[in-house]
Amino acid sequence: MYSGAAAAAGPPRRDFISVTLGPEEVVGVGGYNNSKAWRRRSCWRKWKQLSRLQRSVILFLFAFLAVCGVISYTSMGEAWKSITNKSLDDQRTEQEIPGLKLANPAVLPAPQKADANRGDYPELSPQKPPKPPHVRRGPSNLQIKAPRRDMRLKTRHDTIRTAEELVQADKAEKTEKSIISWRGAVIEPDQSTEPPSSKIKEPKKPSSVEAEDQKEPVPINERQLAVIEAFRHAWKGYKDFAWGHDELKPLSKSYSEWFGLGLTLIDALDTMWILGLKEEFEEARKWVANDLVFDKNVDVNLFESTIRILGGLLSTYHLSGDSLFLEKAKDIGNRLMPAFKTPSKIPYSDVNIGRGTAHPPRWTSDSTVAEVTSIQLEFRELSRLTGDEKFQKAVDEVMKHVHTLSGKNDGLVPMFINTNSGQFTHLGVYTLGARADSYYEYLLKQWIQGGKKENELLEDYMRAIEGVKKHLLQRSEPKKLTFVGELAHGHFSAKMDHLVCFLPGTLALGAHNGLAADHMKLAETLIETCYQMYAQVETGLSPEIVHFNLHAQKGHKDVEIKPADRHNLLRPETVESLFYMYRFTGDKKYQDWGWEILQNFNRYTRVPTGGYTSINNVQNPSNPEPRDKMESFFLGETLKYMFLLFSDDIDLINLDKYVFNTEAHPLPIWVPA
Ligand code: DMJ
Repeated sequence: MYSGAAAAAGPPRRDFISVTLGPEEVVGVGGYNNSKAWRRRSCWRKWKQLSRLQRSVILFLFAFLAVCGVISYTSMGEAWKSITNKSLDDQRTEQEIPGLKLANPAVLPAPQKADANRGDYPELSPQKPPKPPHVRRGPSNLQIKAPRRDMRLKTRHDTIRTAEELVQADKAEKTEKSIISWRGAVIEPDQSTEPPSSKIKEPKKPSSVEAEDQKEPVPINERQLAVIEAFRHAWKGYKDFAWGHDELKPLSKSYSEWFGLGLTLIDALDTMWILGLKEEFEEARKWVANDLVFDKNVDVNLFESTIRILGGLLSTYHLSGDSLFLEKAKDIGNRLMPAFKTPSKIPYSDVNIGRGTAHPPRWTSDSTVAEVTSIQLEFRELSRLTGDEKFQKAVDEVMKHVHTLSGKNDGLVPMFINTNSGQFTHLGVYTLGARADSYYEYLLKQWIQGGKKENELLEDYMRAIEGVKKHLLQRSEPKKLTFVGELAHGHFSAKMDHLVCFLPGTLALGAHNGLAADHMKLAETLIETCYQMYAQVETGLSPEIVHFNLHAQKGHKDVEIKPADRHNLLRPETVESLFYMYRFTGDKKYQDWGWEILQNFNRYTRVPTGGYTSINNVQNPSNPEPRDKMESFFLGETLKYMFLLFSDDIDLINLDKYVFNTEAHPLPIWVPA
């Protein structure tokens, strides 16, 4: 229709049609006006002409559309963000995991970094593509988060499967690969070390330890039951008189503190797990959860706290899968790091774990060589589990540095190293005993842990064993026992620490992993010597140090003991080596020797009210002079190795999957690339 105003103004222009109602809007007045102002005015008038109801409806519609618009925009944004993040994560995963793999792929999953890192493995995520914005309901973040919860469950499941697959793949790979035999040089598998399974009875039952790939549980035998009984007796003393403290003093029914960190309890955790002592384990776990606090103004020895506490927590984490132990391991690991802040990066011996300060002993700026080179298995594993390279970097640097140092004698190292200069000090004294021992042990074990790829470690190990053969081996009289003595400025001393008895086990482990045949031969002769260090003594227990007779004298045995050396601290080294020897040879004599030793511990060191004690005099069966102290390694190492020695289950801590740290805490071997 035409407006009346337009009609009055002149003849209607038929070729224009207006849909407006008001006279001013008639086309033709003043010509066609499509200016913004005109349109604004026109809309405004139209709006004013609407009823209140109409206006409310329109306003409501506008508001509704606006809200819809905002929601859709946010959803699209979130969806886009999630896609973008995913691809970034994909990139990061590709960069980070190989980075970690560089040195360290794992047999066991780098497990349960709880939730924190799940996002770093987007390939595991079942996240669905986001729905188109217009069909989304509810807050967008819910739709992003939900799959993460599913993923966690899936990851747990996948974790187990992946471990199984890796083990299978590993087995398959092993049968194909060329390996090196302890019968010599690099050879093919059919010439290799006879697998222990053919010598030791096949397991009939699965162990409680490696549930994933176990067959049937192997029944506990009489001797193992005796170890469990011994452990329970020791634990009773600790629980009654020293709970939560470092060491039990079983005679005075009290305790001693070293670091004030419940050392015995932590050292014993994985032993309880392996022995199947669930109740005791649960009780100890509660203490760790509620009472173990590292935020303490206390100086701890870097090496001792690494091998006992960090090592104990890491292995317990692996065996139990309980992330509490990993959290605690991270905590102590971080607190020990200040030790590496030295001019040379060779760590100080002591760290205050509350203050974050470190220092050398008061009288010197030297550290002990064995100490700075026997913390690597633990810190490397901590890096693998946390994805934080700093732990591994710090300890690898020490090994690389020591590798290049002069002052070695055919691979044998002095006992001290300076934290300022980074050079060996007190040159010219070489021993496989105190202050150097575990340097050699960790060369081999790091090489094994890392998948046998780190050649410098192997090189140093092989050279050192040649050094031992060249400079430190002698035979005693009358029994012609091969022993490892010491060299001081060119002079040979027929002194051998009980600590050296780790060596037969380490040599056997190397041979099992393909090293030279004569290493196994040497292991066999040395373990015989270590056993004689017990058998030739009145109590049947070894002293701390023996001197071997180099010349036959009437009425003299091979082993001489000086008054200052005739104590026994319940040490594990001989039992440790017996365990390796039995695993790799299946020769029952090793079990029998261990059984004798256990009986003698029971005879001379057991305290009726609970616990075992170190003794002062292994030569006096009627009064061995109890010292009133049970070292934490008696539970952490000695009884654990006893239990494993008496077991015929090669899967009870399978030595192709685990490597023991120097405190008998098993850590996983990383999968070879
Ligand atoms: C333990 O703490 C460790 O085995 C270390 O390597 C040597 N000393 C004791 C046991 O004798």
